[in-house]
Amino acid sequence: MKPTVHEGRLNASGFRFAIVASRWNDFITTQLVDGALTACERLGADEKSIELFRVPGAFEIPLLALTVAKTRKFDAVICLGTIIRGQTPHFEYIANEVARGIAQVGMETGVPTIFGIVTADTVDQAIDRAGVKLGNKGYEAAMTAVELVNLYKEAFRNDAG
Ligand code: INI
Repeated sequence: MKPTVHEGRLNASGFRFAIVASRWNDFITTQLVDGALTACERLGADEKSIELFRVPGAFEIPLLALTVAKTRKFDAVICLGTIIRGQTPHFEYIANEVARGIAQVGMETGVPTIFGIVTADTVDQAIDRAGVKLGNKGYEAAMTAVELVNLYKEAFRNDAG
């Protein structure tokens, strides 16, 4: 038996992307933004079709992402930030709300909204996920965005809504 398989291609040509990135732990988040831009470029996105929105901390990302998604100007929203555990429960409050908020943006608007947030116990762990030992979460987030945009276009092209 061979089912019809729907799987997004990795082609960013003609699509518009918004990147929403926070400034906290900027030396790491900048690497995530660079990784995302590299992925978009390698997959054929036009530089003019990408807009970068900066917010102070990761906690501010969901509302900005929601506002951006509601404009319907973008095919996907890529959220990038770095949250590092301190000695208080602050980390849990921020990380949980950011994850929940970003998921809610996608569910509420139907615009693919990607979770490219590094959550780490230490600075070293975060650095490893921003292009050192364990890949680059920004690059991966952009790849995910491109694949999803293609998947939705291809699989639901003729559907209303
Ligand atoms: N924001 C981050 O993006 N990363 C962090 O590690 C962080 N820590 O550790 O506190 C952080 N805090 C700021 C927060 O995101 C908000 O900007 C602030 O609470 C104002 O709403």
